Amino acid sequence: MNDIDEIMEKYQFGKQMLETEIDILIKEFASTHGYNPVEHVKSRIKSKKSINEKLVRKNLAITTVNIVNHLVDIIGIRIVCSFIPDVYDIVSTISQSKNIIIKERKDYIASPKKSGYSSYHLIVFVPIYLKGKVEYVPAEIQIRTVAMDFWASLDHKIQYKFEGNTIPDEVEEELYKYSRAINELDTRMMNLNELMKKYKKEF
Ligand code: 0O2
Repeated sequence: MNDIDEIMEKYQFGKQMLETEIDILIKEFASTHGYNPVEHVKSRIKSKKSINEKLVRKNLAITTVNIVNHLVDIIGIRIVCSFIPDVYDIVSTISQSKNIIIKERKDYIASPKKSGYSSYHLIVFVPIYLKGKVEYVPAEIQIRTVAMDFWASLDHKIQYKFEGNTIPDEVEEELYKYSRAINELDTRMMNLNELMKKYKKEF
């Protein structure tokens, strides 16, 4: 096995560890609160093509050392929730896990990106057990609402369509407007959900 295959195998183990831990945390949350805040979970290992493109974007040579030292999102896991408070509940649940070490938090919900992108990101380390030794591999966890996920997926498709070319201003402006509309919708849905809790109690 060459260097890169060995590294990718470690990321594969890390992804499995993280998937299992996240699955357990969500099930525990659901059984404690009688409510599952998660709509769906998706995970992936970054493709070799995307890894190379990201290194080039960061002005780094395509080497295994640079992959290990500079890329923290080879393992990616996305947790899509129903409402904004669910996102923070899941962040708090993950923060309490002894098997996930949080290195960095980026709250793009409180402070969306210039593009309009909203999501909560955690850069974490997960342990993998190899030949009697423990090693830690990095991963990126993105936690967002269904509405934020819808916007991000449309934005991603548009970026792919323009592939490295500048996205026209009018397209960017429209997208930004939609991100604000989605944020308003998320807030309204959250308020409606709070209202429903009051009615649930009365029945
Ligand atoms: P892919 O192919 O989705 O994995 P980094 O570039 O990761 O070293 P940065 O920019 O601080 O550092 O990371 P950030 O902002 O946390 O973004 C990392 C990931 O978030 C991206 O990974 C995207 O998945 C997602 N993301 C960030 N901004 C946007 C956006 O404007 N639109 C959409 N659709 N997704 C976004 P990659 O590797 O860029 O892409």
